[in-house]
Amino acid sequence: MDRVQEILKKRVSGESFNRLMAVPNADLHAFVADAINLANPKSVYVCSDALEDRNRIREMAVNGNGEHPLATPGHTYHFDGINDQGRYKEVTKYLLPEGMTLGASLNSTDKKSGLAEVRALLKDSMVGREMIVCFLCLCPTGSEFSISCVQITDSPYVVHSEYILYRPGYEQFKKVSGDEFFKFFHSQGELINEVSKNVDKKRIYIDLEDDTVYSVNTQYAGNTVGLKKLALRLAIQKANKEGWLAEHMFIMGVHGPKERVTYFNGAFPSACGKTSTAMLPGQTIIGDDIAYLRKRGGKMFTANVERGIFGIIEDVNAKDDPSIYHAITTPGEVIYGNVLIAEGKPYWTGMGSPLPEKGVNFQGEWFNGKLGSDGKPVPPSHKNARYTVSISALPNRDPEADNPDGVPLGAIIYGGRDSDTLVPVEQAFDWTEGIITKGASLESETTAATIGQAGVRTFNIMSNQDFVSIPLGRYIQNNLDFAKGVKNPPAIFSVNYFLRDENNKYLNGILDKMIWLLWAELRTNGDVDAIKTPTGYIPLYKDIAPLFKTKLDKTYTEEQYVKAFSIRVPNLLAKFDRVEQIYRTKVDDTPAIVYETFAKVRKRLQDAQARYGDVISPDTLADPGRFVFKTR
Ligand code: SPV
Ligand code: MN
Repeated sequence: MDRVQEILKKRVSGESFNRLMAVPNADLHAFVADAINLANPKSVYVCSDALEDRNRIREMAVNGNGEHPLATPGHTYHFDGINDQGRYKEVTKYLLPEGMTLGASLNSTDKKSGLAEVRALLKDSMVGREMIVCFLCLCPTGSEFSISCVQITDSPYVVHSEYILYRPGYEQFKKVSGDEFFKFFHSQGELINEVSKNVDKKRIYIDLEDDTVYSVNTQYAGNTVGLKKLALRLAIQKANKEGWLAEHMFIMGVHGPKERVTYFNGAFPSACGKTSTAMLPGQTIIGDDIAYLRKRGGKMFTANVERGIFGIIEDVNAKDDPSIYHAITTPGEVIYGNVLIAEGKPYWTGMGSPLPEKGVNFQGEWFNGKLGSDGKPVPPSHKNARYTVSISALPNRDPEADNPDGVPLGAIIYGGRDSDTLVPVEQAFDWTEGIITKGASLESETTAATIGQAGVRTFNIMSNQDFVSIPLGRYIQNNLDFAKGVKNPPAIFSVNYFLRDENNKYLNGILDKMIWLLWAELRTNGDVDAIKTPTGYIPLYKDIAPLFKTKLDKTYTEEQYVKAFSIRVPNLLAKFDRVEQIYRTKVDDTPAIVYETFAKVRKRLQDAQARYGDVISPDTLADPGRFVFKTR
């Protein structure tokens, strides 16, 4: 008997052993045996796809293993440690084998020493605890999009979350056991009051060569739920090899006239309105976070990697997010993370009803007026507090949500937090300009979803910066090339929900994003004309004012329109300067077309500036006969 089989036989018993052996995959067996040998758990439990397993894991979690029950049936809550409330970029690194480079903008470390470091931290990390081995699938099973995954963890909360967020994959694993698969090895490390004690020693190390991610001394789902952002990094590598795209994007059906549905992908950095866009009233959702894109028969298709949502809860209320609010406040499976708990009920900032005077949150006892060590009031819930819920609990789930073929992709939108530069919505002239001037030029003011100072303007390529695992130039080229052989590539738009006036007041309301989307849907289908600006096409007032009236019952004045849709030339020029500077200094392999396109756009902006001044009203550009262009 070889060493692997020997370990498994000795340390895995009964049904768990049989389940492992029913997957005739030597790689899998070796991975599990190595993890057992290293982490040294008390016992090993191997999950199948059966409901009993799911219930067992949930029971385990709720019994003091990371979750606690709430009054509403099916609802539980989870707290992460005080210093474990978001993705932690500094300690998330790619392990680079000799000869591999990713460029200056991606965080990496030498594979040999990185592996030694993380393995030392994982050593004996599960002593006295049960190791769970669980099989799941990215995207629907049995499809060209599917990727099989195995998660090893000592956290029932992680597996419980995965059961809500992903499709079960054990049966598929048995069938396709020769295929490549992704491996995730996580341990919470030493615990104190159910939270990871040594968070200063948290590490998330990604072995691209071996499709394996190691994560230790952390519990926050973005660092531990393997199939989420850890898998996205592996998927980008795989997609690069195989000619498809793995993106940080939602998928939604935008509902146009006469029951027409056009499917959109939307890329936004964390906490910039991605989920709330996918949840807009009257529209349907397929997924809110990660999408794979593939080509078939000269068309692009997109599929949801997930089947649940791990969404930001702040400001989710009955008025602004009725679908989510309903799903997370009615009986059913919901995990609340890092909210305030009082008398068995969850509370959070912006929930639309009064908060209790006291309760418990991830920092311990909380009371109204509590001050932190910095002298500032401690908020009841963390800014990155979240809910985990199945998409099937949503009334606005799109009927195609689990279609193994994905859905045909009509358009892509790129959005970020931008107080003073981009107009609310603008269509790029074509795929190439869209990828370069919208996606690859995306910037956003930082938020609480990752650790660090909030409010700083940051470059974030396609909103995927945190997850790209190939040199950035190559990643752009893959995006550009993806349109090859596609007859009518999707339209590409930028959106900006965060434009402010000179008094720092938002120019638009929360639901106005619906109008930008509905206009984009009309544009994608050639229903409306547009005004040509130096950077793309923007709406005519006459096309959006009626949408405001009929959809939101709002009067959108021409004055508001002119203010929001004026082209702010100096700000745009400064933006392209900033972005170009990043490519020139940090991205060695930037394709030449990126610089050529920046030069073209800059020239158009300068010509317009010479002719019309710094801030150009859309009416100036719409001067009849000159700038109104017919649809594509
Ligand atoms: C994000 O931050 O983009 C998320 C949540 O979707 S996390 O799981 O932390 O990545
Ligand atoms: Mn995300």
